[in-house]
Amino acid sequence: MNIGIVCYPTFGGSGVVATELGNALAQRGCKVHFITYNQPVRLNVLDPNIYYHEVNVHDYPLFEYQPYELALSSKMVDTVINEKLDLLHVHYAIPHAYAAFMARQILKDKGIEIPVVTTLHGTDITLVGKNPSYKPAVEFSINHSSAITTVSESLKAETYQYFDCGHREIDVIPNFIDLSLYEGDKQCARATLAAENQKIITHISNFRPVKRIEDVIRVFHGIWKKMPAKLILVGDGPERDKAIQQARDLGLGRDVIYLGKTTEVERILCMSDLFLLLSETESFGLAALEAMAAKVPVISSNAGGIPEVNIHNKTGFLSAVGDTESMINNAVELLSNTEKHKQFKINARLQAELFDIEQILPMYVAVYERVMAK
Ligand code: GMT
Repeated sequence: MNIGIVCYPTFGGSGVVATELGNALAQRGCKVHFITYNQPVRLNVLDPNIYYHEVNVHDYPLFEYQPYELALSSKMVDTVINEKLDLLHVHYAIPHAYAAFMARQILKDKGIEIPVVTTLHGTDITLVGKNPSYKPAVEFSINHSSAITTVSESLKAETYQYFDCGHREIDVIPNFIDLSLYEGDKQCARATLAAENQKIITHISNFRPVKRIEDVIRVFHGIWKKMPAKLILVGDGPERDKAIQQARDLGLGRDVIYLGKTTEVERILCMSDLFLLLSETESFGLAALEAMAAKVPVISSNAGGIPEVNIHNKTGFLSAVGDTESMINNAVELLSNTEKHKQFKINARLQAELFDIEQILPMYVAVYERVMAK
């Protein structure tokens, strides 16, 4: 198969899923062409079967907003023709599904039929997509994709709730994990991050308001008052400075470490005792799955698709969004009970194994085969 993948090349979950899906397909013999404005962070660009096509937006002073969708559609047309692609798989509806629709129309004019698979990831539906500024275009491009997939049952339900697309079948294909990354010697040198008696609590995200970073600091503060602990913050985004200031104001000092954007996620997780994901909305929670693959129990909110990943009282605990008291109590209880914590670590890993890439990849391949056969 010769597949074009369109995604955001950043640290966001949809870009990570798209890149790792492409890497995995290439390892299994497909030719995978990434069409993005930058090289995706997790792309193994030197690997066989991986190709990168950069979208260049031509800057012109007349425009207050440069027309990225036009450049993207044109690059898709160009790549489909020159590389003889069999299919386009776009991740995150805005604006990728819309640009793909246009590319498809242009190609049709040239006598080329190409199926488009759209994977919805979360905020493209639950937050940004349903905004009146975008909704008609998002609804239209979802309805005109050859196949639609969502990363959780919850996101599928929300797609039907917010958009008029009830006549369309949606395939739920959960996010996946490459378990081999979480095996073997990761040099879990806890001493580099914390004192021997300190519990290590981790939060990884893009620090957007939906992640409720204020709650992350508040919950950590509650734990820290009860036991020696350190909070490791990984990622970057608009709420970062506020979070660092909040930690200072609470007197947490050096017990909150900010590591920024890093590709050493597996090493950090392998030192962690607990992971926090307290989001307002979350279609799946890939970061929680990565933590669980590294045997780290999760304290989370019960937003969106998180309950499909983190199982209450088994792999961690879930509380209502914003209920920081309950989150603190659950965290303290788990960290104070060595036997329970040990069992939750085992449970977390077993749960993560259900999302093994080997199980999930064939689900995407089946969708590709289905749309190509039409
Ligand atoms: O908001 C983010 O965390 C980034 C966003 C994205 O699309 O880049 O993540 C969404 O997609 C991830 C991969 O499918 C999911 O695991 C996240 O739950 C989802 N985020 C939200 O729904 C807030």
